[in-house]
Formats: sequence, C-alpha cells, structure tokens
Amino acid sequence: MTITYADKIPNNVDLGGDKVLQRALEHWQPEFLKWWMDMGPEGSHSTDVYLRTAVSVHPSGWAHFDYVKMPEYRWGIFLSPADGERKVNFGDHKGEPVWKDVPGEHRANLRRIIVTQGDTEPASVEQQRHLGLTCPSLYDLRNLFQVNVEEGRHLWAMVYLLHRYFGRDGREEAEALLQRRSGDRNNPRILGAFNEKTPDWLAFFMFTYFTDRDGKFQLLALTESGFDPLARTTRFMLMEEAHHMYVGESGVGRVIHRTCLVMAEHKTDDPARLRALGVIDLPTIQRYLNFHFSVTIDLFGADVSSNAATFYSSGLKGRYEETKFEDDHLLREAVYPILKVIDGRIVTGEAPALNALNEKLRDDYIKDSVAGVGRWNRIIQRTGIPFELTVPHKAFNRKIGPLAGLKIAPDGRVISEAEWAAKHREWLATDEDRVFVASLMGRVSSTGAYANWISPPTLAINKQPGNFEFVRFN
Ligand code: BYC
Repeated sequence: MTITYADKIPNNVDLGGDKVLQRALEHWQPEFLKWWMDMGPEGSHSTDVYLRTAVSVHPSGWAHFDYVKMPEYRWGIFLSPADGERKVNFGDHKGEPVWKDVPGEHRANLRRIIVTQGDTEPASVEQQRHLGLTCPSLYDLRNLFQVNVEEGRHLWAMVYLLHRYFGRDGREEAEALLQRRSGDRNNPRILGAFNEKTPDWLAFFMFTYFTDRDGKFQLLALTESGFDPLARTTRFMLMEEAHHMYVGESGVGRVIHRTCLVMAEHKTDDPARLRALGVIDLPTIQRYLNFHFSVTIDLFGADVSSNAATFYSSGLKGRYEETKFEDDHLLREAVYPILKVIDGRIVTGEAPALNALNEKLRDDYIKDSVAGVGRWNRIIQRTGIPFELTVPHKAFNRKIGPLAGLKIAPDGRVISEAEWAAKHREWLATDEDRVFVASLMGRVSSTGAYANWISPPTLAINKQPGNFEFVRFN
C-alpha cells in the first residue's frame, strides 16, 4: 500500500522522500496513538471538534478550521522557512553559518534540550486529560481540545528532530517521551510544574496563562539556536503557543469579570457569600495565581547554572531577543543581578552573566506575566471594585535554586517556619479552595450557554458567533 505522507502527516520536511525517517515514524506513530487513546482527553475520542489544523507554513495554511475527531487530527511536521544567510548570533561560534546538522561535540546537550522541551508537551496533555468531562461552555471545551492537539503536534515536532538527527538514541528518547507520565512516582515528567495536577478549569486557565508563557520564552530562546532545524521548528511552534496564552488570559479575565459583576450587583466582597452565589471570590483567584506563578518560574532552572552557560557558549540556546542586544553576545566579562539571602534579608548580588542566563530569562518572563495581570486588574477597576491582583515576589514558594527551602512571604520578606505554617493557607490555593472550585465544574454543553462562574467571551474563534456548535458529541 502506498501512503501519501503529505495527506497523512502534513509536512514540509520531505517526509515522502526520506525512507529512514518514514520507518522511524511508522514505528513511533502507533505508539503515539496508543498513548493518545490512553492518556489524551478522556471520553473525547468520538467527539467532533471545530479545530484548527496546520496544513502548511504558508499564511493561509497554518490555521485550517474544520470538524475533526481528535484521534484523526493530522499531527503535522513543520519548520518555518529557512533563511539561507542565517549565522550563529552568540557564543563561541558567533558569526559562523548555522548548522544544518548536529555538531558532534554538542550532540548530548542538544538532545537534552530537545528531550526536556519535548517532555513538557505530552505532560500537559496528561495533566489536562480529565478537564473535558466538565466544561463551562462548548467554546471553552473546543479551546481545551485545541490546546491538547497542538501540544501533541509540538511533541511530534521534537520527535521529528530526535528521529531525523539523533539516530538510535534519538529513537529511544522518542519512545521514552511516551513512557514517562505526569505525576508518576516512578517515572515522572522531567520538570516540576509538569507533575502538578490541573484539576479544574481555573487551574487550566492559570496554566495556559503562566506555564504556556514559559513555553513562549523557552521557545523564543531556542529560535536563536545555532542548530537551524531546532530554531525553525520552534519558530513555527510559537504561532500556536500564542493562542494557548490567549485562552489563559481571556479565561482568567472572564472568571474575574463574572465575579466582579456579582460583587457589584450584590454589593459584597464576602468570599463566603460570593461562593454561595456560585462565583469564585477574588482572594481564591489570587491564591491560584500565586501557586501557578511560583511553580512556573521554577521552570527556568537554577539562578546560577553551568548548564545554561554551556548551552549559550556552544550556540545552542540564546537569550530572549538575542539579536536586539548591543553587547558582545559572548558575555565572558559581563555580570547579572541575582538574589541572595544575607542576614535574613533578600538582597541583590551579582553573578557572571553567562551563568545567570536562566535568571535573565526568568526576569524577562516575569515582566511579560506582570503585564497581563495588569490587564486583569483593569477588568476589576472597570467594574468599580477596589481590589488588585498582584504577582508574588520572585523568591516566594520556590523549589529550584538557592531560594528553595527558604520561607518567603509573597511580599518578599524572609519569614520563620512558624509564620509560614500560620499563613501559607492565605497565600496558596488550599484543598478547600480546590474543593469549592471543583464543586462549580459542571458540564455546560448547550450551544451559546455559559456556566454561572464565567462571563462569555468577547470574541469567539475564527469569527464564528458565540452560539456556534464548537463541539458535537456523537
Ligand atoms: N523541575 O542547572 P539547572 C513548554 C534540574 S514549557 C525539575 O538550572 P538547566 C510548555 C535540571 O534539569 C518550556 N528539575 O538546569 C508549556 C538540572 O538537573 P540535573 C519547556 C529541574 O539545565 C506548557 C538541575 O535541576 N522547555 O514548552 O540550566 C504546555 C540543575 O538545574 C527544574 C524548556 O524547558 C524544574 N523546574 O535549566 C506545554 C527548554 N529546573 O542536570 C509545553 C529546554 C531545573 O542536575 N530546557 N531542574 O539532573 C532547558 O533549557 C533547561 O533544561 C531548563 C533547566 C531551563 C529547564
């Protein structure tokens, strides 16, 4: 039987002409589908979903909308078009032409970066797999499924690199990506945040706002890579990532909006009253925010990291917007501010800039995150409610790096174990908060209807009206 690869697996990597890659993918694809059936969105396999599929990198081809059953989604392999003139822009190889193949001396580090990136993609699908059993609307359910299939496609993107450029050990790593499981004690996902639960829709919106934004920054750092196939793959992935963050930002914004309307209507800020009225009180939203923000900033790694220095000097992973810097792009002499605790207080110290690249990317990320929280605050202000959401201090609730293990309040004070024990329930989502939020999670499945705890969106998808049948259950 002849397989038309362009139909089955839309691609711009000449899959049809590459026998070795075909063989590797023909072995991996059934394993992937098995994983999707076992670990992908629960109870959704026969549902028709109005999905966007990338069928080419052309502006008219990367967002093709139609009803699709998710196991039949065409997980394509796309690289943004090559720039034949591109040079390595930083590190010891600065000025050399970018690599079309893996340089032998950087092979292990490149594989590690690709595997770490790849691991987050199926992890997030696993974390979100029960969410579709509830939903605040068909519009939101479609968005969840869109995010899920695109994370699946991003896994394909990394697996393509492993299969195409890393031979046998690449194939083994690609298999292991389907074997680790989010939250599994014996075989967990690689990075901490991807082993946390995403148990309800508020957590999903926070995750897509904060954690997908880590994706944005890490992918942007990888688009600078001297290994051109990685740079081009991640560039294309970023087009999809933008929608995921939009789902998060607008989702949290709609929850806040609905709560504020009910607060204004009933002239109350009493959490218990608001909960009885079926909306999520703002202090609970703040505690969710604190949790997702702090868990996500750990994803940038240790403040001072020799791995980060090596990745940069070898030309594998750059800074966010590397080419906009007017420095030497070598950073051998430069320093960068990092936090230290001296005499029980957090102070700003210095580290070699090369070693502090994780911290630098974290700081860039924080600026971007804070901007969206400002937009949420404007929603609150417009309803006249005197409340402001804040982003906790960078040192709050850290599990990675030298700040881990210290007890720090959201305002950045170093506090005692006793104060932490007394107060942490005011700062981080508690079991009671989660039980309450879970109690709101019904399944709203009539077209155009929305759960009481969230406002309808101002914009639907692909210019469709809000009462469009985004999901058809069969
Ligand atoms: N949890 O020297 P360090 C996305 C480990 S999200 C657990 O600082 P490095 C997405 C670290 O592995 C973007 N362990 O490490 C979003 C190391 O272990 P070893 C994902 C952690 O290498 C939503 C040790 O601690 N992409 O796309 O400089 C949905 C020392 O740390 C953690 C990437 O991350 C942690 N949080 O930095 C779907 C890009 N942090 O060697 C998708 C690729 C550190 O001692 N990854 N460790 O065993 C990287 O660039 C780097 O691996 C990291 C870590 C920045 C993550």
